[in-house]
Amino acid sequence: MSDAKTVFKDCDVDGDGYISTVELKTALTDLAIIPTENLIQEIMNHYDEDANGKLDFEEFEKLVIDLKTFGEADPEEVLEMFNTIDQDKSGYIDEDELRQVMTEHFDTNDDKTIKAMVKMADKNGDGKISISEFIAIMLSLNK
Ligand SMILES: [Ca+2]
Ligand SMILES: [Ca+2]
Ligand SMILES: [Ca+2]
Repeated sequence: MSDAKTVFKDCDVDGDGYISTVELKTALTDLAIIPTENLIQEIMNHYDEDANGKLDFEEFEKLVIDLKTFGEADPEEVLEMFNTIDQDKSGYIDEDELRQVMTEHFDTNDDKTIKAMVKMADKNGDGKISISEFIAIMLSLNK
């Protein structure tokens, strides 16, 4: 598999050092992902950390690494859900954000349950759920 730097170079058609949304569309097509407007929007919401409307190498690298962990999960569905839950746009789902979802959609705000859920999902032990950890939950729920 080619590394992120090679992919970045290939995708940065105009060579300005950034991946624009137009270049992103081509990149996703190359990765066999259908680049819907909504997906592009959700990707930018999640990965464009400095919100300048384009992806620099570091931001793009995260996307490429995450995309490899998607497996059978639908990137559009996953990102849309993740971004909805990640209300402060930190790129992670923390306990408070999870509590809010559980309260709204599952009618529980039991502290023990929420702590247990984070603990189960949180593989690297930083106390919050990253997108790849989130995908793992979704895939296990779909089984
Ligand atoms: Ca570019
Ligand atoms: Ca950016
Ligand atoms: Ca967050």
